[in-house]
Amino acid sequence: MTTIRLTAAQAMVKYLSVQMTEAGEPFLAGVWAIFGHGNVAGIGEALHAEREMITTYRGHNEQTMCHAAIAYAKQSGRRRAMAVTSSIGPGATNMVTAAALAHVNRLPLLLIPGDVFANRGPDPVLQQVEDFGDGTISVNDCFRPVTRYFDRITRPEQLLTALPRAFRTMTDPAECGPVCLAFCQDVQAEAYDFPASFFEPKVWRIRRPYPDPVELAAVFNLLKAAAKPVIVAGGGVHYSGATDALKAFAEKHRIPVVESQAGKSALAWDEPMNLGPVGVTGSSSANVACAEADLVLGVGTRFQDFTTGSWNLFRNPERRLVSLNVAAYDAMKHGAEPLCCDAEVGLEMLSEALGDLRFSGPNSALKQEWFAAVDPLTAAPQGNELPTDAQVIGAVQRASGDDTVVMCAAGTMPGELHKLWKAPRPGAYHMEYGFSCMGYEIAGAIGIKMAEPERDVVCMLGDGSYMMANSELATAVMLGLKITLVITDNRGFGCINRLQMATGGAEFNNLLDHAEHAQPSNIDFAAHAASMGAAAVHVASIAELEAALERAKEAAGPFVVVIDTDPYPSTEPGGHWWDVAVPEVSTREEVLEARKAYEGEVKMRAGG
Ligand SMILES: Cc1ncc(C[n+]2csc(CCOP(=O)(O)OP(=O)(O)O)c2C)c(N)n1
Ligand SMILES: [Mg+2]
Repeated sequence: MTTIRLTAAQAMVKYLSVQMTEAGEPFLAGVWAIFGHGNVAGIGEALHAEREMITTYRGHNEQTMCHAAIAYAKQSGRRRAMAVTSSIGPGATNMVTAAALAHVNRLPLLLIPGDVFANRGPDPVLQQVEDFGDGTISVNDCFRPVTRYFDRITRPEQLLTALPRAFRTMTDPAECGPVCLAFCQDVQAEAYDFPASFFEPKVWRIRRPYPDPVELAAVFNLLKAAAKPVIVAGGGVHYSGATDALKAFAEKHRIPVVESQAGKSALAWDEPMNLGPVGVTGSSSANVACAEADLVLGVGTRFQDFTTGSWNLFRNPERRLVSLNVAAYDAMKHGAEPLCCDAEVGLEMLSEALGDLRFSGPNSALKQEWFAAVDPLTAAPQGNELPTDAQVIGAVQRASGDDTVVMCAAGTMPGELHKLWKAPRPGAYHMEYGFSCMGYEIAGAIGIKMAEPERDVVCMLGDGSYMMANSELATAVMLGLKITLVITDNRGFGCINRLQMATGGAEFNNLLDHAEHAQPSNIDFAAHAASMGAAAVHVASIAELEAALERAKEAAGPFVVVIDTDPYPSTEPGGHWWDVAVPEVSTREEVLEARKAYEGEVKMRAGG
């Protein structure tokens, strides 16, 4: 057997660089790295040696480097991914939140934190936590519940099994998620005679599981017996590349489609079959269609509580639930009739079985009513009151084209964008709403731009999300990435303030003016962004915003527009119930009233 003598870190990097997609590209588009003790000497040296084969990117925070990697994978439809390596201790734990984000969103991410010495020579090494009762514990054990595959590399030859398992997990459509290879720092530097065959290029084909014939027949029978079916399109439609199949299926059988946050843009907004966004952040058109439906066919959806209006949305007592999902876990949720398979294959086979069966199609009056209600909200304001987020969305929409990808994760904007953004094509809407993680936005925009350099990426984020994680803006400047940031500054956590009020709470600790302070907070976001090298401007009106967005088109690198917005209004129509538990006992009358309303909704869900 031909062998190559390499350190374990060198072997890992060499292996990473030759794992390929079916399209002939490396599966890993790069490695994000912040070095420290635990990865600089071993992995750092190895990445340098292979820098022609695989690019290393330096970020400013491990969590946000992961966000960039995750957004890259999401925008690539899970066909490609990135790795992130950190030092041991705080560098590693900084990635735990991001691991959870990738886990919730079922997105591939390769995490390679350094780990303590396997030989325990220098115990306790700098940054090592000490478990009094378990010598095998390190901080990296925090990754176990938030990864789909976890391994600790304590001997070089373990890579021979661990690395293929890592790629198997990231390219398995049903189990896809983050992987953690915690790499003991002494082992990284240890040499071993690896078989040369281990470093031959390998293609990772993403399989398309076919449906079980019995399941297919059961779903066929349910659909045949239905009168008013509706399709809930989730993120799995995008991950499967099933947007064309969905459009063909919906059109042929005349079944309306509604879209979750992850599913949005599966069909263009103006497709007749698309009744719009569903759930808590959904439209009246989609939500009414779901409430009336006697069969809900989920395609690639986790049926998360926002999507289902905390399970209050599909309330027709005759309603049957079908879940077409590549993961059996999702296909079996809430008593659904499962159709466990790939979305594209499943839709095509179901269509073939249904033959010419056609339903009555969408009630297009619902859609007209919806747009009649919300279109005026996105128009430029007449007076000089503080703009709303809806008006900001209107301005961004008017300045955008078919190539625009609008993205966001947390705050007021996700709900407003889900309702109001008119996505012209699949992939034009990138929302991280599985974890809805503040701080995903700027780094996420970087990942999207790296995945699709030819697209115009517009990142919409609130002042709160900007303050939580903005440092990768400097990375975007360094990498010359042309992304546009629209920061809506409403002086605090506007959406949570509204949620607090809606649950009867006093306005407290959300808006900056309602937080404990000796000085009122006054942050100059444009100056802050400019200090990192971005072109940045504060605008005083929607008209100025539109002019700035025109200028953004000419920018070479990141362009930041800051606009002050009103923290109180949000788009009401279509809003569906969300289960947020209200206190049973309180001295506040408003809380007691909110509790009464809450109990009513809970009763309704229970069919009472
Ligand atoms: C990491 C993280 N922490 C806390 C939250 C809870 N949360 C959701 S939105 C939000 C406030 C967002 O404020 P901002 O970005 O200014 O948006 P706004 O609602 O004001 O438009 C908070 C605290 C979260 N989603 N993510
Ligand atoms: Mg805010």
